[in-house]
Amino acid sequence: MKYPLIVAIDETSCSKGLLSVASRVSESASGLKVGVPTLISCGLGLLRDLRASARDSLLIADLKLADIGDVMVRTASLVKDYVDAVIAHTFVGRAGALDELSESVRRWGLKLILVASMSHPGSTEFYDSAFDGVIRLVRDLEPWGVVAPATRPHVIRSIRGFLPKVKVLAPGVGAQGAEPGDAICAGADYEIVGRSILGSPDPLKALDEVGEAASRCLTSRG
Ligand code: BMP
Repeated sequence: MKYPLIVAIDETSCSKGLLSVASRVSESASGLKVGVPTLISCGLGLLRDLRASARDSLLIADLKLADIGDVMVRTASLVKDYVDAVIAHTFVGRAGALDELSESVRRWGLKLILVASMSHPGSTEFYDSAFDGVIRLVRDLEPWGVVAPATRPHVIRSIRGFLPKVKVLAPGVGAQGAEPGDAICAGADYEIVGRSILGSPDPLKALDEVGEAASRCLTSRG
C-alpha cells in the first residue's frame, strides 16, 4: 500500500531531473501536488508528462484559486485534462465564486479541495477565526477534500469531528515544524510534504522515513 503522503512540488527551476524524481516518488506516495512556482517554471507540459508517468497517483494542481467564479473556472479549465483535483481558498465565499467552481469541477469529473485552515502562524489571524463559517461552507459545497494544518492538530481533530466524510490533507510536516505522523494521528487522510522530501539529498529515503511514520499512525488508528 502507498504511504498516506502527497508530495508537494514547488520547484522554481524546471530541471530535467524533476520529472524523473517526481515519477519515482509517485510510486510510493499517494499523490503529487504541483504548485504555482512549478507551473510557472515548467508550464502545463509538466502536468501532461506527470499524468502519463504517474497514472495511479492523485495529481493535484495547487492553484490556490481565490477569485470570482468565472476566473476560477477559466483557470481550472486549463489544467482539467491533466489533473485529478484542484485547490481553492474558501474565503472568497460561495455565491458567484465557489458555487460556480464547484459545479464546473463536478461536471469535469475532478475533485475539489478547499482550504479550511492553513499551516503558517498567520492562519490564526483569519482562517481560524472564521472557522464556523468555513465548516458551514464546506458542508454546503461537499468538496472531496479540505486542507488543514499538520502544525495545529487540534484543528484537524475539530474538522474531522464536524466533517467525518471529507478527505483531510495536512501540510506543515518537516520544514514547517510538524512531526511526520502527527496529522494522520489527529485524523487526517494524507500529509502533504514538500521540502523535507524533494529538498533532501536522497528524496526516496526521506520519503520512506516520513511515509513509515505516517503509515504507523494510520495503522494505530485502525
Ligand atoms: P513544505 O513541506 O515544503 O513546507 O511544503 C508544504 C506545501 O503545502 C506547499 O506546497 C504549500 O503550498 C502547501 N500548503 C502549506 O504549506 N500550508 C497550507 O496551509 C496550505 C498548503 O497548501
